[in-house]
Amino acid sequence: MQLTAIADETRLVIANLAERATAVGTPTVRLGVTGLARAGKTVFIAALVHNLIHGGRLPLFKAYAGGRLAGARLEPQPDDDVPRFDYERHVKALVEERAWPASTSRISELRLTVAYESASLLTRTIGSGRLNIDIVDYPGEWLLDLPLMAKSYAEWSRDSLAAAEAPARRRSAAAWLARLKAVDATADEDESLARDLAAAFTAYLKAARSDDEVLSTQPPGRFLMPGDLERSPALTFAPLRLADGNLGPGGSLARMMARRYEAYKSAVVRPFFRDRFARLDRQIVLVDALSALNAGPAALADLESALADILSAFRLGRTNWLTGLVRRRIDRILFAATKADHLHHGDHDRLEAILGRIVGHAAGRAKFAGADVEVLALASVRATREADVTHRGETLPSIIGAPVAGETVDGRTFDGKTEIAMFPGDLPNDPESVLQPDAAPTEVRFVRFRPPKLERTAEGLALSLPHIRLDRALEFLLGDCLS
Ligand SMILES: Nc1nc2c(ncn2[C@@H]2O[C@H](COP(=O)(O)OP(=O)(O)OP(=O)(O)O)[C@@H](O)[C@H]2O)c(=O)[nH]1
Ligand SMILES: [Mg+2]
Repeated sequence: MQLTAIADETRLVIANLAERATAVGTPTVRLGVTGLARAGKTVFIAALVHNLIHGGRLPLFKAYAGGRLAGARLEPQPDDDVPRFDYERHVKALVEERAWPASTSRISELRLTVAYESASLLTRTIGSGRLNIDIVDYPGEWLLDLPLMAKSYAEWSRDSLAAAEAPARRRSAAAWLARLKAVDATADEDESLARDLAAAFTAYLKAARSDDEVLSTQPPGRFLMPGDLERSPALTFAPLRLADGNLGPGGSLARMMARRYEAYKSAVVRPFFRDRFARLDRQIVLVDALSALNAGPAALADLESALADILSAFRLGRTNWLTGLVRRRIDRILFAATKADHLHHGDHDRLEAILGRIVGHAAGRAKFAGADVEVLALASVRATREADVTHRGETLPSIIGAPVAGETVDGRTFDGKTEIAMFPGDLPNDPESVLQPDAAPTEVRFVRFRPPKLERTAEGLALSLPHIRLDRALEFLLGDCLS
């Protein structure tokens, strides 16, 4: 452990030095974009880049609104071993097809280089500046693996079983737990049994997550979001019921599982944290709080606990080698509730307050000393407009949009072409009230809308994608780098 720690530290120092060296003249800021599945990562990055390249409306992004950004363009990314974020394809979907981009489920990266003029007279005389913004999109599920680094296979088995037996997960875990009953952990190792058990365990983790009631998220993160490792032996292991943590004699099933668990940690988890996560300077964590609100208090409680696990990756001041690595850089973290265009603007602050409450609870267990933290409600791509609709003499603040094909509202199924106006409902004023275990699901109606039709200029050029508060997010994440 000690030796690897030193080796990791050295590698990171070298990586940082190399980055600084190549960055002479062009400073680089690495922005991590994460969140659980479907939180809105791909849409956020596509919208951010599109707005900067195509001149979007970003009044709160000061460098840009002040006319100091001379241009933004895509450049080759620095890391050859990470897939490129497929910007062109995602934008084509959003702008031309008016369809949401496909799910991505792995890490990707994009370099955006901006030319700007400094706001201060002193630096301006030196000439205009350039900044590389390296955007890294990675599944939030992968952050759930950090606690595994400190756990032995026996401890992880024990914790996973306890989690599976909790009332909220008992139903999704039933088949796996039943399968496990017949297994003797100390018997001879058996590849096909190991595969069976890994498959049953993975099925449980996936079921627990897609359950309507709870959006439960348990490690290992790659079992939920395998990236390139789908079906690889590194993922062919599962917890076993061990008597007093006993792995049995050499050649036992439990010892085989333990070996693979350790291999997963050293070959998958550690490199991710060392080579990707530890090099981030800024981080945005996207949260689909609206879906959880819609599903009710159990889902919110689970979101909160998943966030707490994710946040522990940002925890500072602990003296294990890994947080020693992680501590070095991230100095701004933004938590953003996505898809705020599903609400009338009168409710955006309430959504922010609810996310603030969830993060606050979670953060109680993870301190961010040394990093600035902000909470925001945003829509990377605004799919709706607002209007007041009068219904039986009452004026309702409503939203207008085209539900995606197949979406059903009040028994009517839509074809993707028709627009509707609907009153989405209101969030409660008191964020605490939605977190009470006995709270009813909020009365917010959640309809999936198609991306908007873009306005065109007189010359027929499509304007950039509309958004809500994307500029505030940009100002917090990058504003100081362009001052
Ligand atoms: N109305 C609206 N819907 C959004 C917005 N952002 C995301 N969505 C919806 O959320 C879905 C998921 O967004 P993605 O950006 O693909 O989410 P992701 O986090 O990249 O998801 P994975 O790649 O599956 O991990 C989209 O298909 C949209 O339906 C937004 O700003 N407004
Ligand atoms: Mg994605």
